[in-house]
Amino acid sequence: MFKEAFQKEFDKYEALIARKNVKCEAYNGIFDRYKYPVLTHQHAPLIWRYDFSETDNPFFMERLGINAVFNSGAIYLGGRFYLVARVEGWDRKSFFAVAESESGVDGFRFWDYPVVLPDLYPEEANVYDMRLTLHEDGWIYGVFCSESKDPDAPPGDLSSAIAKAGIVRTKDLKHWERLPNLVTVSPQQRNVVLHPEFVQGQYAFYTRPQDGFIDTGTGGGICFGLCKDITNPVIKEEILVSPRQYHTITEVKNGAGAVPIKTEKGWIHIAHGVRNTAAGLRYVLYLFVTDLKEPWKVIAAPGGYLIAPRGAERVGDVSNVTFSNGAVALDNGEVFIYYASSDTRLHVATTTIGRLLDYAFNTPEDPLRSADCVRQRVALIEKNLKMLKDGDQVYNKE
Ligand code: M1P
Repeated sequence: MFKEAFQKEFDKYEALIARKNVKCEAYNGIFDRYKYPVLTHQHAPLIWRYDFSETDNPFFMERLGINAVFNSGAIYLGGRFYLVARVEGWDRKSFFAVAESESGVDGFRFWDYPVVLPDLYPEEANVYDMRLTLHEDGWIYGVFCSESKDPDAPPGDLSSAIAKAGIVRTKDLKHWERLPNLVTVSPQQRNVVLHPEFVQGQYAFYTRPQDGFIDTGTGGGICFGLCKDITNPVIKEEILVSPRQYHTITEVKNGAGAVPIKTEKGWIHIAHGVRNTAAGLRYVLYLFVTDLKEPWKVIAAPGGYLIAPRGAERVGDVSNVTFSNGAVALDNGEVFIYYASSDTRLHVATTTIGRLLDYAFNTPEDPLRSADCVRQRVALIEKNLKMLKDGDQVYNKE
């Protein structure tokens, strides 16, 4: 019984890791989706979950189960893709673990041990959503959410919490040095991303000021701030980069996602926007581009979402969510966007820098009103009908 169960689970696990991914048929010209998620709770190694001793575990039970594997930082090193995933146990606590693949779309296998973060803050109850920045100072930084119970919560309130930006750095994804949490004017921070280059000789962060743990309150959106010393990280001023706006995909909140990708035309940002619905919050991904020298200035802001939950992605522990905190851009222009669906599993979407820039600079901005959206669409229809009528070819003229 023990041996059979062990062998069966072992074979299932190896088959899962060996499974090849396939591009989905659905087309939008911007990116490709894939049939299978790249990481799920089933990708958690058996040695993390089962006690392999038949004496201690005669029923071959999962002793420390894994609930979900989702929001992952991403980096490409030495020809391989590495994800630092948010792994959530059955006990609701998250931790980080490195998964590695050759292709970037399948074959992700976790390393034996999860990331053991230096435990600097006794009040820290949970950690999640690490962004990995290969900084020009030579370090790989991980910026993540460090969550603790609100010490000022009234008796009986067991939900109020405080979110701060934790910072670690490494050279090999194995040995991690923890730095003090980021200090900003805002009482809480989540979705903080370190820019890969110095700006005005300082470390530059995208922040997301928020008054409460869930509600951003007076926080106007994704901001930008400079910090002189990353070993004593303090941001004294945050300026608005990508605001949240009424009746758009960012009405309730937004947040920086993947580390910005440098291109000849500007920095590509993949962020998330949140709006409310009768069925709860809906999280989608959107894209904008900032100036190369002044990366707080938005120079392209295509309207609407880039990636929204589709089909099975729409359902999970927190349904109707797509969230990204990692992407990889290769030297040949290929881009791998790692996005999680419904706080449950991780997917990949592939595209190219060329396509993303075309999307960024040639997709109309959100005109903010239905009447103007109709005008925008009518203009496109008129252009297309004219081309069809004139027999002007719709295909490439060459
Ligand atoms: O549950 C959806 C997401 O909620 C949070 O994002 P935000 O701070 O923008 O609301 C994060 O906790 C994220 O992990 C989660 O996926």
